[in-house]
Amino acid sequence: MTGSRRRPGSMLLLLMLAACVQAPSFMRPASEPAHRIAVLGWWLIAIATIVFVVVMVLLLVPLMHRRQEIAHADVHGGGGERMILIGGALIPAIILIAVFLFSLPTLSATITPSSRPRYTIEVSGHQWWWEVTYHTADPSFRVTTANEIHIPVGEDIGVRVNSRDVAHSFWVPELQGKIDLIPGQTNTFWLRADKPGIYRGQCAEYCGMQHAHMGVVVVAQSAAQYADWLRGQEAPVTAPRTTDDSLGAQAFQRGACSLCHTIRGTDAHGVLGPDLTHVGSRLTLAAGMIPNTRGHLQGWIANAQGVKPGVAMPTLYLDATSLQALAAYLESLR
Ligand code: HEC
Ligand SMILES: [Cu+2]
Repeated sequence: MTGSRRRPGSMLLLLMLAACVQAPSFMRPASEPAHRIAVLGWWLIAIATIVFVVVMVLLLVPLMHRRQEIAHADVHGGGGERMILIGGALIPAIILIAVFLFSLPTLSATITPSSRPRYTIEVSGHQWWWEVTYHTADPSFRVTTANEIHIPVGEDIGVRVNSRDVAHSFWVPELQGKIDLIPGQTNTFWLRADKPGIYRGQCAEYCGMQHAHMGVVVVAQSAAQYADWLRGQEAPVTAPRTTDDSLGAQAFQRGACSLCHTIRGTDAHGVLGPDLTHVGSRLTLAAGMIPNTRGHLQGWIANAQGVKPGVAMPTLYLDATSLQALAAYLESLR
């Protein structure tokens, strides 16, 4: 039974994830900066609606009442040119400048946190996944994970972002605005969640074939749960407990897997793909694309190219025993 190996806590997280499957939206803000962005968003929608209605009325009313006159109107006479200048250039310019000035306070309020963040995490963009690094009390030791960011609720968290390949954009609409991940440059911003929950995010800058499958989840939990999680991630892997697990561990080291993936505490030090030290504890695989279950994990290892075409992980031809053992081993890495 694979189910019995899952701790009830992670089952609950999976259920919460299922409940959150509805698309993330800026209209359901769960933090102070997201709330400001939502208010601004509604204002912009209202202004755009008014402009649209006014333009439509100005278009339709004369069309209905003065069909004849319009057909013969001379735009150069009767102030037509002035109308075009005022209605087509001046008024739009005034509205656009006003909207720009109106959104500046939101920009400055969302760009800097209200308090100096105690924690700062690092997020690097890869085609097509997110590398997430946590600093620990020991400055020489960092915890690296992928596609899942845990934060304590009600606290401003500093985030430093960069990219290892092309430009990406990190966007979790319910928590914050977008931030660009640019190769060779570090941008900083911050995250905050005022309600516990699982918030979905998405790469918001076209970055290649699987851009749409570059998702991320932010898990906002109580300070105690967060500390627990981080302690779990800091721990090195435990030695394989079952024969299946040790077969899997051998297959991982022997095969190409260890060239691209790191499992801290083993000889696998690859950095091309996500760190798999605690991959069994994650909610999803392949950047939010598939749930982290035994079946999906096997499907991914057997044919990553079939699941996410173009991905940097090759389809390696494995016999059924190695495949099952690999999946069992990776699932045991919690
Ligand atoms: C050439 C490099 C490469 C090799 C070899 C490779 N992988 Fe990967 N792997 C990747 C990359 C890159 C990703 C991230 C793909 C994505 O999500 O876009 C990945 C993702 C994964 C994931 C999902 C991790 C997560 O958190 O989403 C698992 C599990 C995995 N690989 C297992 C394996 C196993 C097992 C092997 C050996 C049979 C293997 N990989 C071989 C590059 C590689
Ligand atoms: Cu991207």
